[in-house]
Amino acid sequence: MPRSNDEVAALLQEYADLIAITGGDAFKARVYEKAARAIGGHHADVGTLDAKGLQEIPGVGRSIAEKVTEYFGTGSVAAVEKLRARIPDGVRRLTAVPGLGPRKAYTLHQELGVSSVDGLLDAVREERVRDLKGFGPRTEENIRHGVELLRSSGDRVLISTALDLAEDVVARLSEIEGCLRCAYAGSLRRGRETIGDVDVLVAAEDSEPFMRAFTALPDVSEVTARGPAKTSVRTARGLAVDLRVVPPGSWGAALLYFTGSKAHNIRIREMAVHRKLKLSEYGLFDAESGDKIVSATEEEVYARLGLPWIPPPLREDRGEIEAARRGELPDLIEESDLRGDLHTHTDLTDGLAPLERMAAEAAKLGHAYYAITDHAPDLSMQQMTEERILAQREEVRALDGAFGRRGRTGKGGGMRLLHGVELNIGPDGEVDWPGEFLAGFDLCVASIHSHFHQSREELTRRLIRACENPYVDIIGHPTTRILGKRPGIEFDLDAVAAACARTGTAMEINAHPNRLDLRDEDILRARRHGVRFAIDSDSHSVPDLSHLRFGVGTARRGWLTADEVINTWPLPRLRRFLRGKHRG
Ligand code: DGT
Ligand code: CA
Ligand code: CA
Ligand code: ZN
Repeated sequence: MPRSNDEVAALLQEYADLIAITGGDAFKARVYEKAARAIGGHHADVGTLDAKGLQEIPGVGRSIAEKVTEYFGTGSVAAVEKLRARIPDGVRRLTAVPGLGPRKAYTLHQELGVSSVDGLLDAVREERVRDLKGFGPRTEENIRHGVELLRSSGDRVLISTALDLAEDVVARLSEIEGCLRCAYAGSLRRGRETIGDVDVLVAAEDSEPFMRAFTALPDVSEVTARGPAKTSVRTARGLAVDLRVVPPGSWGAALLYFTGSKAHNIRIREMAVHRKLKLSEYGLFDAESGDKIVSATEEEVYARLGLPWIPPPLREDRGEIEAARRGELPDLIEESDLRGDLHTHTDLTDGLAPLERMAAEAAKLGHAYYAITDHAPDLSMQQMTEERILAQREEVRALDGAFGRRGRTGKGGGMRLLHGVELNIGPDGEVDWPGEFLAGFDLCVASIHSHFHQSREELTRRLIRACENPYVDIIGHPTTRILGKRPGIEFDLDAVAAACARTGTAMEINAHPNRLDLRDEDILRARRHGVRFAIDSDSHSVPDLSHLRFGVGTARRGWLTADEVINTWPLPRLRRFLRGKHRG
């Protein structure tokens, strides 16, 4: 758990890899690998142990204990350095390619001079790999595939992917007897848009049953560290999960520590020091006596530091500690505050489900209102026409109020349907249809779908012109970024936010997990201008409807309260906002 344990574990693992790559004793390599895992999962800081203490760790013999002592004494280990000198670090990284073992990595290095994943890909493209002894075209193809896999899983994953896995792990561990608390912490609990690894925490007296169940989960493809305090695994989808089991009296301190962020933790620890306390992943202690102070909940720990409980999405050292001290933490929006969804599609354009199905499913989520906003004609592959969208309006009006809590009891009782459109903001800020036609919609979203590479000035002017259009109510996915695929467009966010506030145009927080656009830090900036926001699913299918939670998570990271989000408002207030701009 302590950092020095991780360092030593990494060093021993590297040594094991280097032994294997250089064709050394396979048994010896395995011994070092086991020791690396044991130390990575050891509960006490190995930096504080003497040779005898080290040898009490399972799998650590005299020779390994000596290397650990050498490391802490001199900062390096001679035996490791000797092998490092023979093998470039990139060669070791080749073994991370699925299907490529240490022997093959060594051959690639010796025969072809390959010393990086990029170099390997070049050799594959030039078909130089297939001619090596023991390789062949089939192996070459497997390596190409392995590199692709490595590239796609080596990165951070979307929050939706991580959450699926984490909820499953938490549910399974919660069922184990002796589980007093179980939760995910880390960046996932803070609601970041992408997740490096999942951190799961359990409070229990005995950790063993949890570690055993954890390593036996069906998703687990590799156990990378195993010990009584911490166990780490990699899942088939490439995402790593850490499990820590802590005593019940440390739950609050541990949850706080492993929720992070690191920057928040550093500030909190400073405050503890001022109060003669010591806060670590092991708990809260009296700095002088070393006595452990029971910290069963996060609330208790914050209270000891003179602070109210701080919601995880705010824990980024972006002013939350100062706000907490002043008693001015925002009353953050919650998913249950949303009353509707204002940007959705049907199979009339690029959605997958018909209007009736989308509305029926949306009503099951408890929405009071729901807007259908299919694409306007300038996105030409969607083949929209005035006739087709007017025909859709008839259908919308006919189904209005037909779904929802009170069932198909006719108008008034059920979810209200709004008929809208998603306009395209053209290169000069113009939109698809003239004002007289737009006046017939209940609301208009307008978004950029092309010409992403204009200059910053052009893009800023383009967005401001769209805001100034009296019929545009919401700027959809304002930066157009797609996580991991397309960077956002560059414009002056302050100028556009000011224009939105001035013209009564909302800025969207697009909740699709691969967009999350606006981002948290954009929201923090934009809200200073007094802008209103809309959290929309931009659904193209039924499962997309539930993505709103990710938009709410991002809004919380942007410090938003419910009142700043127009789709938390009752319908009459929402209609006044929409009318206020142009339909009055
Ligand atoms: P990630 O996994 O990259 O999405 O981000 P996190 O925040 O989940 O980071 P991770 O998994 O490395 O560590 C989980 C938490 O543990 C982190 O948010 C704060 C705490 N933590 C980790 N390393 C340190 C450290 O060196 N100092 C302090 N104060 N806290 C740390
Ligand atoms: Ca993490
Ligand atoms: Ca972690
Ligand atoms: Zn859309």
